[in-house]
Amino acid sequence: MKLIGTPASPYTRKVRVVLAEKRIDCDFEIHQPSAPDSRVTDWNPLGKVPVLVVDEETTIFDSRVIVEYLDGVSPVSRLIPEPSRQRILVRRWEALSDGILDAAVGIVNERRRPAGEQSSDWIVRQLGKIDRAIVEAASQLGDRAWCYEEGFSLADVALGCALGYLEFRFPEIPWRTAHPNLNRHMDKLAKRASFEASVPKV
Ligand SMILES: N[C@@H](CCC(=O)N[C@@H](CS)C(=O)NCC(=O)O)C(=O)O
Repeated sequence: MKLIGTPASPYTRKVRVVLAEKRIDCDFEIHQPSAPDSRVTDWNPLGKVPVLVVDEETTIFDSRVIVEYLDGVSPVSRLIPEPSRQRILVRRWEALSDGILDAAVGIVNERRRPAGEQSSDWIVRQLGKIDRAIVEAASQLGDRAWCYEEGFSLADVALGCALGYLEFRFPEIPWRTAHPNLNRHMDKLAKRASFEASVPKV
């Protein structure tokens, strides 16, 4: 089994953290989706990473589907609860966190376009999504030790990857000072071996 992705991709990081937490062996192959000769479309017609190549016939995408697959592959360290309501609440955290990423990755891509083609209005709208989602995450976390109930789950993985990406690409967004509970939570997550081994880099 191999994971196709990039060291900067936060969605790829989510999968890498899940693989490490669940102690699943998997090769990591770096492929840039934007490279002119990119092979990513060999595995995913959408041309996006991450992709999990399970065998010659089976590739899995996107990150949400991959993490669900991996959680079912091994009983070690279950990250998504079984019962429907609990599962939905964990996945809501993932949707919120991935929503931060969709806006943030979109802004990074927009800023790479020629200056005259960028839309500042669109960027401002995306920044608004990020701001509101951070406020929601801080409010939902409150003073609890974990995002969902009493233990580490996919909710923490997803939030940690979203906040880690903001730190990487948007150091000017002051979420750590504005929300001390997110600051504390991120510091705790960053100490886990799974997060340490996947810190985003260019
Ligand atoms: N919803 C997807 C998002 C994946 C995504 O947008 N990945 C980016 C890299 S961070 C990508 O491959 N972009 C290339 C493209 O959109 O063409 C997931 O969760 O896997």
